[in-house]
Amino acid sequence: MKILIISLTVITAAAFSNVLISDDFSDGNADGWLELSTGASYAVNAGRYCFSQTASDTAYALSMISDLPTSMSVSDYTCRANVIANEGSMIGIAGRFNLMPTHGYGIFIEISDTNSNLVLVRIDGLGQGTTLALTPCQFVYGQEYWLRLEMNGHLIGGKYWAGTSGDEPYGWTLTATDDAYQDPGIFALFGYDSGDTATMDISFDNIEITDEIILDLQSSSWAFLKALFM
Ligand SMILES: [Ca+2]
Ligand SMILES: [Ca+2]
Repeated sequence: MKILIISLTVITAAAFSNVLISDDFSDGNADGWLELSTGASYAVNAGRYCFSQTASDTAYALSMISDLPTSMSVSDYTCRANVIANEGSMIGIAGRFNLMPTHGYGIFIEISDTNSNLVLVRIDGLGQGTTLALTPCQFVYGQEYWLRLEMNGHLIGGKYWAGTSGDEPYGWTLTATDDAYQDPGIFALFGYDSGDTATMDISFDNIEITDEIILDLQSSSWAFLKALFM
């Protein structure tokens, strides 16, 4: 009887989940995306959404989308993207994002030659943020990774994995609680590089945003416990 009840709960949860945004760029365009004019070039190549720029000091790009004309329809949602960086020092995704004034939440890979990090961040301004959680992560240029960012009330969670979308781990890589930004905002893809010659060459694919929230206090605490003991 207990098993039956659990199965019914799962089915019920699945039936009420809605795909809010989905884009695999297989139609060869990025219609519906709003690209921030930074000097970077945005293009869909071979079914991927590519951002590239070479500049003397700073290269960055950001493209935004929402299911309603100016914002997401709900505040609690989960966003997944496939990411590849060929060059650059940062690649990530953001949710509950606003451009004016700039704020929201993001998860990104902070790329370094020696040790790369996965960072869950509260975005507090253009180029300004507060690290909510951070962990070293494996990163190789040119390799595909997946990022997930989920916002459920004041719970913020991030996942990172390699392989296919089906290889997504059940547990969260990083979780945090934060009360600063509760408005739905929009979803964004972004990348960054700096240096004497800043070179960014990154791409995104298989974007999916749904309202199927699985982040709760229990999984959040579990991730915290695992982080302590594993
Ligand atoms: Ca398209
Ligand atoms: Ca694609």
